[in-house]
Amino acid sequence: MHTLISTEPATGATLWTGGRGDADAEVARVRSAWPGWAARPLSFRIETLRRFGNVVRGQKEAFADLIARETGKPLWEASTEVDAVVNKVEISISAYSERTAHRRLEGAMNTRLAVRHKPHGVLAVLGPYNFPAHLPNGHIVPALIAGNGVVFKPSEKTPATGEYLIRLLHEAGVPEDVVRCLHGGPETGQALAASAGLDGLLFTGSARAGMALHRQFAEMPQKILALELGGNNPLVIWDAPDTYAAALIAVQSAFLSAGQRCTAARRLIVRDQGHQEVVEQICRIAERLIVDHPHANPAPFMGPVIDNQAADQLQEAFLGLLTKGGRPIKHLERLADDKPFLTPAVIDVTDVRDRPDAELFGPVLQVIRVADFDMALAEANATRFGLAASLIGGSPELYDRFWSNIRAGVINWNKPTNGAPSNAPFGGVGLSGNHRPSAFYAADYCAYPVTSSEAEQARSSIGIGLRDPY
Ligand code: UN1
Repeated sequence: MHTLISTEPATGATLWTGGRGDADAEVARVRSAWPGWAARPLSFRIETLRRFGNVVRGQKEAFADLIARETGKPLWEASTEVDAVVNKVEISISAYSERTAHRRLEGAMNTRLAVRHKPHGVLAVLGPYNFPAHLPNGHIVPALIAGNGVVFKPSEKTPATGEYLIRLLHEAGVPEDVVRCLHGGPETGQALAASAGLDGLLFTGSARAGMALHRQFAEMPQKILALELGGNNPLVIWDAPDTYAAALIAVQSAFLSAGQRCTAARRLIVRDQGHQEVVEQICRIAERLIVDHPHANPAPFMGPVIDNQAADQLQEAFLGLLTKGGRPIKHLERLADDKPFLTPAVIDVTDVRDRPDAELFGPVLQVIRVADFDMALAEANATRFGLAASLIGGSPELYDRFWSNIRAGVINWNKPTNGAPSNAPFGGVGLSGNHRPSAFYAADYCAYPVTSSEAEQARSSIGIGLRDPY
């Protein structure tokens, strides 16, 4: 009997069925296989991963189609996700090579100092459903280049995409036992995290799940835990000369991927005086966004959220804001009772009592009005998260103040909060996690540096304090 079912959010059709995997068994398989992979020259592993990039490129259409069906994101967006998978391969190769370039330093007494890198061994990767290929790929590829073996558990909401990704790695020549796909829900994730044969875990997902993993790993300080979690990201619009352009950036920040991005803007911070114009523009643009099936023609801006449960929770959270004093500017509407299609929503939460510092993972933009820029900075930082933040408008001096004072890992000027480039470090502070799963930082969690002091002949520094030299 199949215990896992993946349904297409847009249609409710069954896309994939399968059984839960056995975490310990998969870890054991990878444990026996990874030393062989690590013993291959780096150039061999790089060549294999490069081939993987080409295999993905060759199957772009089928892969994008599957991602669109399984996540509900528009086909054009799924297609950009496949491009991101391909790009990440080259980025990871050059980043790893640069980061771990054999360094020679001058040691004492003519000793040569060398810094070399070793893989950890078996790493688990837990992936999210919003970028079910790109984000786990960002952990898996650097881990494999470094010589680790990987057990990948995709989100139980996107098992088909996860399985496909791993199949393409095998097709490219990564041995079957070096990278495995493990299916299952949170219990399977917990079992994987607890598996004795694991050397570390790389996670992208919610802060709640990240905290649970952190608790689990508290007893295992010898294992690495890399977390890329959510955000409660601020977008500040301040003295923007072009209101329409500013509104477009706000719409893109808040509603792209139906707001299901860790980098989506959740809070719009505006100057109280004269804020109406930009907020009205945002609503006018949001009104015109096409919300539809991922394959619909004309192409939609956004599809449904991931499932009915997520849509119910978002509607509840929106109602919660209303009962606490939020003023709806554009309502969160459900287009069909039995499907998770939601319309983009804008709500003024300036007067909300005990505003929750939570990640509303959907198309809801909360407006906060403030009197001056100091208050804007204070509001922007009034969160335990710290992933992405943008300032739209202002001057170079104002952006300098913004950049210096904001606590976030990704800070932008006149750019949306989302769409962070993969060739730069990406990640957050505070509840947003401790990892930078992109560019050269990705290598940091996949390989550890070893300092090696080398001398041609045995040498010791014991010269003082020896009683009888003999
Ligand atoms: C986003 O901007 O919404 O490669 C996600 C990465 C980043 C992800 C960005 N480019 O990890």
